[in-house]
Amino acid sequence: MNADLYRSVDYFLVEELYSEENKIAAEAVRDWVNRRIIPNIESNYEKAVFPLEYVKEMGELGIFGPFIPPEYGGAGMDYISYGLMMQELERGDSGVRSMASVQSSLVMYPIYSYGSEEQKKKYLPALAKGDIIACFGLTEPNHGSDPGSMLSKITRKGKQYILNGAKMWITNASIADLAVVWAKDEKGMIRGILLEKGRKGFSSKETKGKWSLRASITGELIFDDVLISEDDFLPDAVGLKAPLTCLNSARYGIAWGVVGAAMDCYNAALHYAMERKQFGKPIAAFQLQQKKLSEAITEITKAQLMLWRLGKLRNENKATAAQISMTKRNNVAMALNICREMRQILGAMGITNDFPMMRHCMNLESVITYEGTHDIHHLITGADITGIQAFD
Ligand code: TGC
Ligand code: FAD
Repeated sequence: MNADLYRSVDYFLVEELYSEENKIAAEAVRDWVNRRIIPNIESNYEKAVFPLEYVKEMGELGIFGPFIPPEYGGAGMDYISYGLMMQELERGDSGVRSMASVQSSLVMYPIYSYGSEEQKKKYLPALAKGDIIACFGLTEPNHGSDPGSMLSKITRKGKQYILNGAKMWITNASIADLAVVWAKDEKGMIRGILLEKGRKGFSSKETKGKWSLRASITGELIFDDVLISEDDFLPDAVGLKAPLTCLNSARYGIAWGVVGAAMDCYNAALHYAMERKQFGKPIAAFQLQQKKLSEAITEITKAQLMLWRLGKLRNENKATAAQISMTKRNNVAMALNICREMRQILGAMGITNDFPMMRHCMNLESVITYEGTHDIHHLITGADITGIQAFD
């Protein structure tokens, strides 16, 4: 759909709550998405391509690690700016937002939080500029929802260590220059490791045949007797809590991002409904179609208000993991439902790539699975409100 037809959805004037900096950050990304993503996404999606030239452009816009302080190359922005940037990106495509989520929340965040000063200086400015691309390897072929049972292991060899294992479903895997990898040491303690591409025994393989997130690269990471040194460890990343804390940052960004996909579908359906005539009048005049549009804008508005509060809490360092989890779950399910309903408003036209609904729907099937499945997020809320863990 023509990017000029897009209007952001703001029924409750939430934009009035945003700071000037928030609005400038969102507008810059919106403009870039209109110019670079929207005109090319359907073709890139069909070809399953993520154009690498986007990475430097995204770096120039400050999309990577906007919450990282300027001394390490970040923009030093607040979490509402970060959320709005993710929302604008995901209006374009969830895969492009995924690339940015991983670089910012799953790589820059752990290096900033758990890395040595040397690691921060070496990697953060390069990641912020988009000079290098990175990935985050937690999930394994046999351990997805239960990362604590991972098998990747580090064994001591003199003054060095050997890493063996494999990671699966890793965003950016085969295009990454750097990987943040999680593995267990000989005491069974989870450790975070920084691995540059090209290390002997470290390889990756792209996963083909995805019907979802086609404009995002996904793959495996394979570690076959990879020699690592003490300097490769993130010194303060010890225990399962370390990677799970990174997930909070990424889940937060996703909670904002998916609202962009929902807005894009709502907007496209509203336009279509006003123009398409059946039985002598626009289909927007039929009560059943109005109900679908009314429900969509209501749910988007509720999500925006939830995000505003969550953003404020995150800025004050008071957002809990369970609050972020609830917002991720609610907003992804809401967005997926809206994409499906809005597609129906278009009838047969809704299944074509002249409109964004099918692509957003297919993408959101991944988003409802990664960063904790919808079910797992229900269990996180359940554990938080009852004090009883249902996982074990
Ligand atoms: P459990 O015993 O509950 O927790 C172990 C320790 O971690 C603490 N913790 C957290 N800390 C910070 N943030 C969180 N969200 C945390 N959740 C738990 C917890 O307090 C405990 O601390 P301590 O001090 O007692 O040691 O662990 P469990 O093994 O029972 O598992 C809990 C569970 C299921 C909630 C967790 O493992 C989980 O969230 N599973 C889902 C896995 C997941 O989300 N994987 C995501 C992989 S990355 C990805 O998908 C990237 S997609 C990127 C893209 O393309 O955008
Ligand atoms: P499983 O854990 O096998 O779950 C299968 C089903 O069982 C789900 O419905 C789940 O809800 C349910 N289930 C599991 N446990 C329970 C329980 N206790 N109670 C009730 N139901 C349960 N991972 C990374 O580390 N880095 C990445 O960059 C990354 N990118 C990804 C990109 C894409 C496109 C996708 C699809 C995934 C990505 N992932 C990544 C992996 C993702 O985080 C996992 O797919 C996700 O955590 C779920 O794990 P699983 O697929 O192994 O499903």
